[in-house]
Amino acid sequence: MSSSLSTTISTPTLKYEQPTGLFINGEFVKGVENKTFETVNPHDEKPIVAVHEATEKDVDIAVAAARKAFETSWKQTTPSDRGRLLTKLADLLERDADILAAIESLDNGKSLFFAKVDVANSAGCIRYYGGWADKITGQTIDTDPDNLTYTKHEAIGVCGQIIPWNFPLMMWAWKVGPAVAAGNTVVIKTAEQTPLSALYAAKLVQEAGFPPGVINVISGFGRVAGAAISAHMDIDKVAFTGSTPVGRTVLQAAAKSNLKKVTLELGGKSPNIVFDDADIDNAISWANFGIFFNHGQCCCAGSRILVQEGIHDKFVQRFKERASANKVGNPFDKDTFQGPQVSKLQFERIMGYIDEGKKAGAKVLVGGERHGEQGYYIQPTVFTDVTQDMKIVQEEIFGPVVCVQKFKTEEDAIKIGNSTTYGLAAAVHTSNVNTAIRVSNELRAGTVWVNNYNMLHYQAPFGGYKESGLGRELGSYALENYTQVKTVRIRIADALF
Ligand code: TXE
Repeated sequence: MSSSLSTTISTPTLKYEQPTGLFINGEFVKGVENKTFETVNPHDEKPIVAVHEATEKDVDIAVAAARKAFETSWKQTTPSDRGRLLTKLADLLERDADILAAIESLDNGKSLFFAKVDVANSAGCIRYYGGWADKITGQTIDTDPDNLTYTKHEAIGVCGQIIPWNFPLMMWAWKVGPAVAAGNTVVIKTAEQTPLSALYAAKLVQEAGFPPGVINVISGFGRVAGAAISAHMDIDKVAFTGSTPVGRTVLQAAAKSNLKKVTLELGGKSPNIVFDDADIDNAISWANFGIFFNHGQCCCAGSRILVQEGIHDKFVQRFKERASANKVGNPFDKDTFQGPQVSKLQFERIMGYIDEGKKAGAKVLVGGERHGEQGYYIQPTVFTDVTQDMKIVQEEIFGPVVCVQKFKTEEDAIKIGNSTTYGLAAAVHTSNVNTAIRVSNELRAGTVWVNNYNMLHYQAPFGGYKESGLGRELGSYALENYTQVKTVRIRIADALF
């Protein structure tokens, strides 16, 4: 079946009905300007389907719907009913997990195995925040006998949310879950490269029975719909995940418009530090997963591996074998570990960095070329013999490209680890608990993993130091981004003056 607002799509594993409209005020609609754009399958470089594009006028309509819901239906919904709706949504995400995973593999290129993990984590995240909805409380503060003082944690209002393409459904869940649990309404813009899973999830929002206007999902481009969200006078808060330069733009637009509250989750160049006393098999596995998971398209990717001199040569030799053995191929093939990069633009950016590294004199230990002839595939690439000033060491590549560097002492590891403008994540591999704790304390990063990598959990906060961002997502900390504190002081004694 095909209409202008939905199309039947066949994936290698199943057929399903894909909504293609903008989801505004509880319904799928066309954009005011009736524009569409195509989303492309990164495996074969062919268009999958055209979706409706939101322009500024659609953002205005979605914000008006979100405002109305915030002031009426959603305000009157009890916290436990908000929790129940989120739990129902989590159930539906789980019910349709196979469809959602197939959409992610098709639209983003991630392997079906990891797409299933993403869907499970997305449902888990929504369920987790459903649990929080009726547990958001303030304090009573004993100031003196003449006053009753208490605080309320109130919803902020209409939240604009702008998400990237690397974890399309999970980023949707990270943003929608805490916002809605705390009583806000949202207008969320997906990345232009990967609009499909969030539109499918919007259909589940409808089925779960959320009042119209509470969750609005729009597809569109950053410079148009994204910019309209950042500068909107009736959006109270904006949450952004994406590149550091665009994060700055969002912050500027918020400052120039209505000083909406801003949280930013930006890039990284995270160090993965391996000490001489580490379990080398374990460290190699996590170093491999740290960079090549999701094809290197993780803001927290362990893109700089720092290895202590005593095991450096052995590590490099074994890491070469491990990286070369990663299976690159069609995301729908069994055993595929690494699929294509998300888009032609990202493919070209990454190949540009690889060329840059070669020209700067770094040694290619593994990979360094395109994989195959069709699709945005890149060989897992490992550089050695790098220097600190090289672009491939300083800048986020966001692809399957890693630099291995040698260090001597713990102090060196900390110094090199902290020597970029980013501070999102880091890891320490050692069998000495004192080293683990000392080094974790010194690393300027929002998350430090010890003897593992990339193991995020929706119950634990995530976010960046330095230019990696502002604020924390996930866990109870995320609720702080979506509530504001009101102090009420009631005089319970006679008049003072
Ligand atoms: O990001 P953009 P791109 C990094 C990574 C990658 C680079 C570029 O290094 O190579 O960014 O990726 C919306 N106003 N990360 O170009 O442009 C856009 O539509 C408002 C790290 O895809 O930042 C999309 O929804 N919004 C990262 C979102 O911003 C704008 C994840 C991200 O796009 C906008 C992705 C504007 N002017 C990329 N311009 C992470 N932290 O996980 C774009 N957007």
